[in-house]
Amino acid sequence: MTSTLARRVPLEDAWNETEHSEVCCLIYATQNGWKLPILFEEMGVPYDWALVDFGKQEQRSPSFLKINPNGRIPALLDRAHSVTVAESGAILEYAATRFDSPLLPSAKTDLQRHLQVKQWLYWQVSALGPSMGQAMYFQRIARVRGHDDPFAIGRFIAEAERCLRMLNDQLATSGGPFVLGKACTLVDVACFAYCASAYWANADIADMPHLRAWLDMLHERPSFKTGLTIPFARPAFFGPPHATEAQIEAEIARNAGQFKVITKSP
Ligand SMILES: N[C@@H](CCC(=O)N[C@@H](CS)C(=O)NCC(=O)O)C(=O)O
Repeated sequence: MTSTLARRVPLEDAWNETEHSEVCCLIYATQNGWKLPILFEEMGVPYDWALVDFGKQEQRSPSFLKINPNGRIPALLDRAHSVTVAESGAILEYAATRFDSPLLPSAKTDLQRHLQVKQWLYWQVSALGPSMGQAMYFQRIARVRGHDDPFAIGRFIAEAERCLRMLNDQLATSGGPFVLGKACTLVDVACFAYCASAYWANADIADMPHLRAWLDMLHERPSFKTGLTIPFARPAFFGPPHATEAQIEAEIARNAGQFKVITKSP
């Protein structure tokens, strides 16, 4: 599905004003990167985006480190206000507030719901994201490069599955179809790509029917579907039937070479 809201700009031109949008997303095709296109597609707000190329280590370039000293995507530039923000949770909160989106209900009109969105959002960036990320790292990067660590793999898969089950139970309680009930919120935007990557993390969600129904629904939702293609699609993360065996094999080889392995002997 092609986006009518997204427009690519070169990274070096990310600060240049355009008629298309006042903001520019600095992203790569990962679970955290996709949150921004999904957000803007869901809000229906035009956005520029620039690729931070991991192959060239652009996330560690001096100009990017000025925006995010942590050397990680995503980041957002707001040209109209001359501000930058990194950390996906902070970006989602900022953009939803700036564009007055119901994805973050107002604290003035519904304080409990506002706080619930933030609670689950902070949980995504501090618990679901890191456990899924480490499960994927130890299996898809370290192991492929000859560093097999069954204890670490088992620990992070177990923690990822615990988090995924929390979401499954929350969906059962909320009655769905979204994590917090009838309306889509930032929580769905933040959690989707990580949960959709259960295959890549080898997390078993077979007995999590509410989570699987929510994933199927969002895979078909035009905004989420389109968001997952920007900067580019990596269907192998989501496994069959989203990807063929050949796509999965190619991604296994490509992905492992993409990250620097930074370790220190204890
Ligand atoms: N807590 C951060 C995590 C960001 C993050 O881990 N980004 C990864 C991609 S998903 C990254 O930029 N990795 C580049 C690297 O490790 O060099 C957030 O929520 O934005």
